[in-house]
Amino acid sequence: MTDLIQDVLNSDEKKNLRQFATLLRQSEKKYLLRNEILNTFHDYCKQQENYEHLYHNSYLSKLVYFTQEIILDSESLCLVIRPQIATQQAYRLLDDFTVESVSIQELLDLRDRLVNRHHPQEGGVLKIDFQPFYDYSPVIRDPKNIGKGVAFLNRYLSSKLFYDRRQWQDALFNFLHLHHYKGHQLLISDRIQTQQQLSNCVKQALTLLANYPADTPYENFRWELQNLGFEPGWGNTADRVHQSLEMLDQLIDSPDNQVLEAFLSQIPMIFRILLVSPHGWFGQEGVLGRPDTGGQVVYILDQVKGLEKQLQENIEQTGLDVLGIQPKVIVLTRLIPNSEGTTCNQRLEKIYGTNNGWILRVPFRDFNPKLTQNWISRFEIWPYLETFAIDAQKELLAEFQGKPDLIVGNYTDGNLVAFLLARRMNVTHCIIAHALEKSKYLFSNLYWQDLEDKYHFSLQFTADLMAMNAANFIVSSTYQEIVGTPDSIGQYESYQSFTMPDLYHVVSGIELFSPKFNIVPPGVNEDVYFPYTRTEERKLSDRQRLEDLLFTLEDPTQAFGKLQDPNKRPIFSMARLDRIKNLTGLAECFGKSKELQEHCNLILIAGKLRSEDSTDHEEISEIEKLYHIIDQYNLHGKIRWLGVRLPKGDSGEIYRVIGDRRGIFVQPALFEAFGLTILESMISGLPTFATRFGGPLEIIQDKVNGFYINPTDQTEMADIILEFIAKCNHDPNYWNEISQRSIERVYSNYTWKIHTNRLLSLAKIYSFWNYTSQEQREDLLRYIELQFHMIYKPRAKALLDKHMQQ
Ligand code: UDP
Ligand code: LCN
Repeated sequence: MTDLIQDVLNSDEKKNLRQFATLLRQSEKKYLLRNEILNTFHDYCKQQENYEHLYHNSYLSKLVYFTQEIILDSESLCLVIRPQIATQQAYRLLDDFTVESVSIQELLDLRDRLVNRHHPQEGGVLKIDFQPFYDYSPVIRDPKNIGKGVAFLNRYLSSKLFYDRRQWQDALFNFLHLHHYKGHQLLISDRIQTQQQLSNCVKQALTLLANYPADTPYENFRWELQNLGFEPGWGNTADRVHQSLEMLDQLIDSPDNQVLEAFLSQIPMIFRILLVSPHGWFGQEGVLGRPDTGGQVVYILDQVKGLEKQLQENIEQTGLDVLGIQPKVIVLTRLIPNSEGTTCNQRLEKIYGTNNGWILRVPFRDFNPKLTQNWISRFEIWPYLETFAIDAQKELLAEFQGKPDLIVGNYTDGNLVAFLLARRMNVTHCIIAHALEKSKYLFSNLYWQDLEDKYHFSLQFTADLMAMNAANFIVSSTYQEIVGTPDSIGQYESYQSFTMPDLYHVVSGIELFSPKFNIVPPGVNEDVYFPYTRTEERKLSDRQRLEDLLFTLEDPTQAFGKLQDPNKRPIFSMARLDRIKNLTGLAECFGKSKELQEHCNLILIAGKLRSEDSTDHEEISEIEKLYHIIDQYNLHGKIRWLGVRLPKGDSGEIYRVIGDRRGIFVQPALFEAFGLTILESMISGLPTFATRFGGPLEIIQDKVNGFYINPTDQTEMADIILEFIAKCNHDPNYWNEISQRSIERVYSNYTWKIHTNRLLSLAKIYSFWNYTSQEQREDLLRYIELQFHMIYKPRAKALLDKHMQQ
């Protein structure tokens, strides 16, 4: 990258750089982010004669394109450059155009200085550096392979099995020996004592199995196999057992990564799974749309069903039903005594559509009952998590009658509790971020002290760092969640290095090239959400009832607004009323566009209608803002706002009713980590317009099966929708084409079957990896525990003290 800076300096573009720097200084801002830099550069280029060249093809334009941040101080300009995904460099450009490279530590100091929080004389701040712990483990080289951790790990492990034969084959042998279920030994018994013996016995078993027809049930040759030292778990027919043992034979002789993956994936080692999701309202009815309660709950409930089904299949295929093994999946959440009409005060609730899937609710300890008896915002939950984990552990051991085989955390709080439980019980640990708060709020780390009262980011970011480093593997929904796009940084990437002024400097927060990252997108519940065209599966009475609710029903407790012309094309959106979801931005865009109002009605399903009914500060302010926009742009007669909590079945039918009327779905979030509503609307067949900031960028292919919108540019947003409507008016089939392609996109890429299959296979491979690399992880886990005790706990205690006074 210095080459690019030198190219600018060695050409006559040097003068342009000087002028551009002068222009930047005039903005009075000391800290400029990419958007502002690009806008200022555009303004500058427009004033130049050689605009076309300078803006599009010059060295300077390339340099500006790669620049993420510019920090100005009195004698220099610091450029933070991202020459490629997941890589950051910083350079200082002095007035005389000398270029110096800036180290991470210097950059963090500089940022602190900018907010007057740099105190070198006081010895600086604590530095958090996880890099040394990753020096032990293999890393991916090419950024495009980030997120394909397991494929990389398999290649790495099979080469180890090949080259460090003795040690690794012993490890594999010992690992196979480990598995048992409620006192039953699985796979290999004590009759086989060494790896060499295993190799011989495998060959004898293969000869034995050759005598049986392929479909012979396991029971018929169970005792003969046991004589050779093989216990249940290899297959339910002669053919399956033969295949498994042949793979093992191949791994012993000439290991191959695909065989290793297939072999480990079908080993029965997971029967009991714990999913952790403490915050919000975790229930099956009447909770969606409440503050903090949205896609994560939908995701987990669907995941439980998928996992149980997959585990059951695995148990049958590996012949373990002879032992009467039944899988169990538990979602651990908090019990909320004042449950506001939900089931969140019930200790145990069976999950619909499962045989043995449960929600287990454990209450927070009392502390101040005025708080702990009620819902607590996810931003305030931190003081209660450690004791919650301790109490939950006892209940889990009883419910599972042993420890789980896999723990999956969800969101920061669930990931932290998952870490505490996995550490205490020594279980494979996976985390799912859903949405990392850090990238949602601009400068959330630099100005954390100003935001602390409301958001407590010091606790949240510390917990994120601990959990993401402690996890054996990380499941992300998209590639961009990890490392962004060529021109925007990823959610995990934003943890690579950052300052929390006066608290700590993160010099290296996470290794993005680690094989622990795996992209496994969620699916959508196909029984609830399906194309509007499948009329035979739809109930006419539901359809009519929901049409009434959406467009005409007059009931001030549920709906606000009476449409002048209910037959106009509906623009539909549904989301929780938090600031980032930006439903108010969509209303404003609609309010500013007379043309949109002429062609369409705006239909919103959003939280509540009355701010008095809410205790969440963002929800309250969004409700007030929405009323204000409706008045300001006089949207009466053009908008319907429903403050309802739909039962599951209705929420599917709602999208289809919009489809019947050739409506569209708009997702205007300022940032959306993934966006399940986008999958729901697309599978229902609605042309979908979604924010270009976050996950939707990967779900939708622009203008092919949906459209990108920029929620910060309301005029452009309205134009994109209007252009679509104009095309539909011109060619009514255009709507159908986009609708059909949306449906296909979801069915071919986003199903729970693909997801759960992948997740279980990852869990098994990482369990093996965890087993073989355990000693190397101990120092990392100790370092994380230190952060928990020295940083997290004192801050959580201080927050608790505040809560005690309320
Ligand atoms: N949802 C709902 N009612 C509402 C708002 C949302 O049923 O009033 C559901 C929606 O159908 C989707 C989920 O909540 O299944 C929201 O998930 P998404 O990933 O879009 O956003 P999140 O709320 O998790 O940020
Ligand atoms: C949380 C979010 O904010 C959404 O973007 C996701 O779709 C949801 O969780 C499920 O992962």
